[in-house]
Amino acid sequence: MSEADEKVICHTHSSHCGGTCLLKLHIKDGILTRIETDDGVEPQYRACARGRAYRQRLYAPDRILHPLKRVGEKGEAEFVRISWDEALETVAKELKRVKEIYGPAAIVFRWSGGDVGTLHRALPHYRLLCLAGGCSETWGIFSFEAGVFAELATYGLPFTGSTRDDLLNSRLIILWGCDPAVTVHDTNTAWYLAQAREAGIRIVSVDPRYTPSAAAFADQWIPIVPGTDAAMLIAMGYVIIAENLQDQTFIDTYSIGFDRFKDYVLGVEDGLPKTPAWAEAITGVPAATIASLGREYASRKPAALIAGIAPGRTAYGEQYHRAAMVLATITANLGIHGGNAAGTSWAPGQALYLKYGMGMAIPLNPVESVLPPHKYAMPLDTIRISEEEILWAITLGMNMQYGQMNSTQLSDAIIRGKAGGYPADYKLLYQVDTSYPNQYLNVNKAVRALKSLEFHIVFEQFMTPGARFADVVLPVNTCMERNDVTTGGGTGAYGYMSKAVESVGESKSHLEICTELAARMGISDYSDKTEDQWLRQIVGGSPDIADYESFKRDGIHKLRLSEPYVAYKKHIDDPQNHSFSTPSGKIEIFSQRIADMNNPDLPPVPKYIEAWEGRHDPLAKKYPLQLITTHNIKRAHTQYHTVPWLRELGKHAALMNPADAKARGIEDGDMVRVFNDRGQILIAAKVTERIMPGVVDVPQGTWFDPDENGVDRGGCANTLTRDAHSPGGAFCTNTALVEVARFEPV
Ligand SMILES: Nc1nc2c(c(=O)[nH]1)N[C@H]1C(S)=C(S)[C@@H](COP(=O)(O)OP(=O)(O)OC[C@H]3O[C@@H](n4cnc5c(=O)[nH]c(N)nc54)[C@H](O)[C@@H]3O)O[C@H]1N2
Ligand SMILES: Nc1nc2c(c(=O)[nH]1)N[C@H]1C(S)=C(S)[C@@H](COP(=O)(O)OP(=O)(O)OC[C@H]3O[C@@H](n4cnc5c(=O)[nH]c(N)nc54)[C@H](O)[C@@H]3O)O[C@H]1N2
Ligand SMILES: [Mo]
Repeated sequence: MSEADEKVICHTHSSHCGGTCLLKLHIKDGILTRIETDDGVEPQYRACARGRAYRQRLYAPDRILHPLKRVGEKGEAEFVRISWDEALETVAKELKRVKEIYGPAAIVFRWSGGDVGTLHRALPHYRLLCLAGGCSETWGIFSFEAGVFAELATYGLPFTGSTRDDLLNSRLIILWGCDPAVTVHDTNTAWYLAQAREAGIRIVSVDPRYTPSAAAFADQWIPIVPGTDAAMLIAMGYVIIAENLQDQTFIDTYSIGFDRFKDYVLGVEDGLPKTPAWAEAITGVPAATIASLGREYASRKPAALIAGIAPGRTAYGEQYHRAAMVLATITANLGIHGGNAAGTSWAPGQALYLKYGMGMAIPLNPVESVLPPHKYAMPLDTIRISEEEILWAITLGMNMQYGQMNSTQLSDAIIRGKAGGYPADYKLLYQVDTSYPNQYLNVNKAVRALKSLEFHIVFEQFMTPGARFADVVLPVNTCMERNDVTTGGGTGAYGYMSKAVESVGESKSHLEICTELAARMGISDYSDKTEDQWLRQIVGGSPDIADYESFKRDGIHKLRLSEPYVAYKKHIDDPQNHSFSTPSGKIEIFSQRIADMNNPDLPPVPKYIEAWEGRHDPLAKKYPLQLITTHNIKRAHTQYHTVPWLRELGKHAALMNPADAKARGIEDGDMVRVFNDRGQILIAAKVTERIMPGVVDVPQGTWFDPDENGVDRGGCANTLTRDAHSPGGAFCTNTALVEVARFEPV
């Protein structure tokens, strides 16, 4: 074959990880043979190992190739192949049956990231279900709901990210619970950190683990007890206020409520000054370290506090996020180059979402009439929100996050329904792009919920732990077998996710499946456009992309901004014309809206509240170790778990400190049981100084695989987590107590 027979297709990849990475797909005879990445103009959007290994995902032997119908017990994964005809007919019939008998609220729609595209994601399903009479949903973004709560309270809107190139304007960067060398937060975050390091910019990491990012970029590692971050930030605030290091002019000009915060911090309110010594006892961080970081943050300016989202996925996570934003405010480190608003740090240039046009219109969910729309812990009705901002929220799918159960409550709601205080009895689960039960807290409870359902539809590419429970599995194709567009986590680039090969087996795209389902359900006005026409409409809404064809051919469109985008810069530069979207129009250190909630667990100024299942919980006597469950370099959550090349990157292992290991007679590499009252996993121990004593890390996303005794041999982190949310709605992946013991095979 001549080289001319080989085509190279440019495809931007965004695999529920925050990246927008250029892949050059080499295609010979309709087969993907090789993947290269960006070697073009700077900044290059280079792919990580997952993107480069995609060939093994596309052609994986465990791809689901045909529609399947369950014949065994739920969870056993015994299926027979059925035709698309039968599959679609069954699904349409069941949706109709459940709606007619129980009402549309009995149908629960659960969806998540999948590929962070615009067309082939939850949207076509949601449109279908709404047109068919509606469905129930959950609220609470997995990743950073506590952060959203804090942003809405403090700044009024959840648009707090600056582009990462602005890090090079900082004099101090604090990575607070943030490891972008591993957990991708925009393709190039780690690259800008590397440049910052080379430029001599001081970088500090505050994290229970000595992360790869800390090792590569940081000058200082400050280990901290998980879930106590608010205490350290508040004590930094104490030092700043006690030493009069705050920027009073900034505070007076742009914010309200500083005095209320000051009263709490200095102990005027409760007789307890929140000194570094107070925080040392809680956080395990030496008082002198807290004090010097506080001084530094207030004086080595501009300083970027990159407030990671993992510390927010804890029992009172919103207090940490609120405290971080308040520190940025009192030190005047926001709205300026080199600073940072210290909001939810994952999606950096969220404002860039605004520049996309709309995809499919979402009709009103008829079930919404019985549920409050836009359910957040923070009421949205007092927020002034522009059309542009609504567009962003819709693009991200935030408007779909309503419903009266928090996503942590899905299993409980299915099990208990109306008797448990939920608005409906849930009978049918319509599951798209999400790995329920694996990624949901307390998997063993989720399994009980799955067993209690009347009908369960799963749209999947692989026989995942959730698909094993399905009544019908519909095979979905991958991003390389269909066209879509993306902005990833809101980075500085638009991506065209080009189709490179025909669909493997009988798999189909989300849009194709939904269009066929709509026809069977008698919905005639479902879609009047082809995939290509939809994408042209979406891209046509962007003022940045002049030519659809060249965008499609190049696969990526890198925005050329005249300077780094900085959240709230216009508010700070020109406050007369740009007020904050809060009720007062200012940054709210004290929030009257929170005060009005009258919830002692949601104080109107940020406070430290001790976590349940923290070190002082009585349960710590039985389960003395704190569990954190980090995101992993080999996977995007559960995705890529079965890809051999990625497995070679390292073994699934629980990180524990040598002191904790020694006390339990555990050596590096031993098989151990990690357990609590919710469940038990079997996993190798990685004994290392890179995690602080008292903390165990089980990387999240491996596949739940219970043996006959209920021991999870897949080492799934959620076998151990508690299905509780913070008062602000956070998905608490980093608040759980466990014990670890050597595994003694009998
Ligand atoms: N490779 C890869 N990248 C990903 C993903 C993936 O699955 N794989 N997932 C993507 C998605 S959807 C998301 S939401 C983001 C998640 O991004 P993050 O939430 O930032 O990722 P994590 O790895 O959970 O946590 C980051 C760091 O926080 C630390 N940490 C945990 N608990 C605490 C705490 O209580 N206090 C402090 N100070 N630190 C703590 C951990 O040790 C870890 O080093 O990542 C995205 N990027
Ligand atoms: N313990 C613990 N639990 C966590 C977390 C944690 O840190 N610790 N993190 C939480 C967070 S932040 C998140 S975002 C969630 C993630 O949770 P999920 O989004 O539920 O996790 P994924 O593994 O990405 O699941 C996506 C599933 O959709 C399937 N799929 C179906 N169609 C498609 C498609 O078209 N494209 C793609 N790519 N996949 C498709 C994939 O095969 C996969 O099984 O997990 C949450 N759970
Ligand atoms: Mo996430």
